Amino acid sequence: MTRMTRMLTTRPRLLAACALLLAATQAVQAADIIQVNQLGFLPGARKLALVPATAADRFQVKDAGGKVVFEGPLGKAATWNASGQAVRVADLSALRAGGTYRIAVAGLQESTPFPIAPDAYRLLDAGAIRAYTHNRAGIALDARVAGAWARPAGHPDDQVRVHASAASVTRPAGTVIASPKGWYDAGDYNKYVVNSGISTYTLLAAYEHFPAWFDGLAVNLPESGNGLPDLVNETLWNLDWMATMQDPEDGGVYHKLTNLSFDGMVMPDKATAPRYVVQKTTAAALDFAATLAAASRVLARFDAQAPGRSQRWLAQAESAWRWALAHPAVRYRQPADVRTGEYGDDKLDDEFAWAAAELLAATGKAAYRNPAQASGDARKTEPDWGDVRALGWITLAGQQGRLPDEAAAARSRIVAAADTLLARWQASPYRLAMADKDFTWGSNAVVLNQGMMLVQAYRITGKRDYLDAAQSALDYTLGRNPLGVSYVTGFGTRSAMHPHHRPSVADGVAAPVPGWLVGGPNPGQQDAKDCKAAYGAKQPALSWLDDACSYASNEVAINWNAPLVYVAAALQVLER
Ligand code: G3I
Ligand code: 9MR
Repeated sequence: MTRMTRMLTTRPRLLAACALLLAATQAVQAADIIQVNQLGFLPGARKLALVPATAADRFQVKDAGGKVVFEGPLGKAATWNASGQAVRVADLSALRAGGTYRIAVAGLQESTPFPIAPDAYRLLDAGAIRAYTHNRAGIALDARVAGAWARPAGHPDDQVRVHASAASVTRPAGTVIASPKGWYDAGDYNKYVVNSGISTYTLLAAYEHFPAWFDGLAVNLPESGNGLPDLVNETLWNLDWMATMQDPEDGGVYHKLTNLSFDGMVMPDKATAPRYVVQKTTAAALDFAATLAAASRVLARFDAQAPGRSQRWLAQAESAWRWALAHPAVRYRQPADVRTGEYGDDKLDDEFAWAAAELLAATGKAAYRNPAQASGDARKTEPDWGDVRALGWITLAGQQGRLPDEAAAARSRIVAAADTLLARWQASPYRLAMADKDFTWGSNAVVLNQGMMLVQAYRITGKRDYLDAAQSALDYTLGRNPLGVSYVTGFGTRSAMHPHHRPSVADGVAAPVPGWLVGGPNPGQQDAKDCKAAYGAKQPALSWLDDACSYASNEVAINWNAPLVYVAAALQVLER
């Protein structure tokens, strides 16, 4: 008897099943609950919660014993366009004492409990890094490292074929090369240079900006204890792979290492389809150049433990840059027999600017000055895989000593972008910098990349509002959202349970692999045709489906977790 038929054999069970279904449906409606960051706050943080607009005008905060320790007025009711929900802000920032609390408002259920603690995001940050370990290609993970999610090795990638689209004189189609290690991109098992670039860079920036925090953050990796910080160990796993994606003959970089079609929903070791490197592209060459140049600079201090890498990476980065100059407009075009992710990006001026910025910071060479400064069409206030311009600003902003003019220009660009975000944050009933159009595939990472930009502006100016707005970004992803859910698997009282992530589906463990930020609400609903379950709502901030079918709203991805690692660390370090 299947689980479903067992459930349907008796009438009471049927009613129970209906109630469950109803509850599941309600779970994706705007929740009539008090919304708060389920992982809580550091003592000095701006602490905002959201309360559905009701007749009540005040809120209370109760400690673990139920004693009221704080109370205050609710803000004015306002409706957020992205959810259609009227809410009021509860500001409990003045409560600083450590403890576990709940928020209470007359007529509503009390909030889930949340802590105020000096290390509120330590485990989250470690967990968000360990998520990458779970997605490593070519390594078995034992229970000591992976707990219940231990698994055999998959995808050794020691014999990868050169696809016809990538053929060259020295490497004709079918040539076998080795391209091991690296992270699986997301819920799928393929490896894409464009997306690896922004992901790896963001983790390198996190290390560069907050080294003491990461030096002290134990993540529990296979390499832990080898003298390198765990974040660096994890990042090296992917850098070692990236470095193999360059054709040493001409400096060109393959766009991706992939199956011809997506694997089934199976464990890594059961996914054994042949793998190919596909087409050299300008975007891959430039993102590769930027990332390896950044790695060469940021990780130079570990040369004793990782001998020769820093110098080799820089040479590889410069050779990829030269290839890109000679091939400035080779866009990715999916070959007819390849059906996996594209990361196709037709707009390349931002990739040129980012690569030049990193090469300038790494070498100081005059040749990189002009391209690094090219302002181009700055469409976005925050970076994403297709628009990497702001990553170059972040690097140049830190080069005041060596490159004062470039640093000053980058700083003013960052502050201008952050001011746009800040104005939206201030005007938003949800205290979130998101515009309606930002609710796209991977919207949760848009939120956190905005948080990362706000943190940059705070590091530059010291103006408190930027940090408060960054806090709001983290709060949103951890429960202060209209669905009242923590979008990080394994973290929070009510978190995403069914990510589109092959190991989480196939491993037989009820709980998903922990530490992953899921993509989040996406009114595009591009997966509706592949999902039996229906989305509960169409509004931008409600369009989320906690079902493994939902690759457009509930997948995980290495580029989405990176700003989570960054922002959690930033708030731990800067929130004093
Ligand atoms: O840029 C336009 C924007 O101008 C427009 O307003 C908006 C309206 O929908 O669409 C925007 O484009 C979207 C783009 O993402 C923006 O990032 C596309 O509709 C959307 O289809 C596209 O989704 C990408 C998706 O692959 C499908 O190609 C995601 O960004 C990207 O993160 C995702 O990446 C996949 C890999 O291919 C395979 N591995 C898993 C990974 C995560 O899902
Ligand atoms: O599993 C795939 C996921 O990683 C991608 O982000 C997504 C979009 O490219 O595609 C998923 O694969 C689906 C495919 O596109 C359509 N058939 C169902 C697949 C999911 O099992």
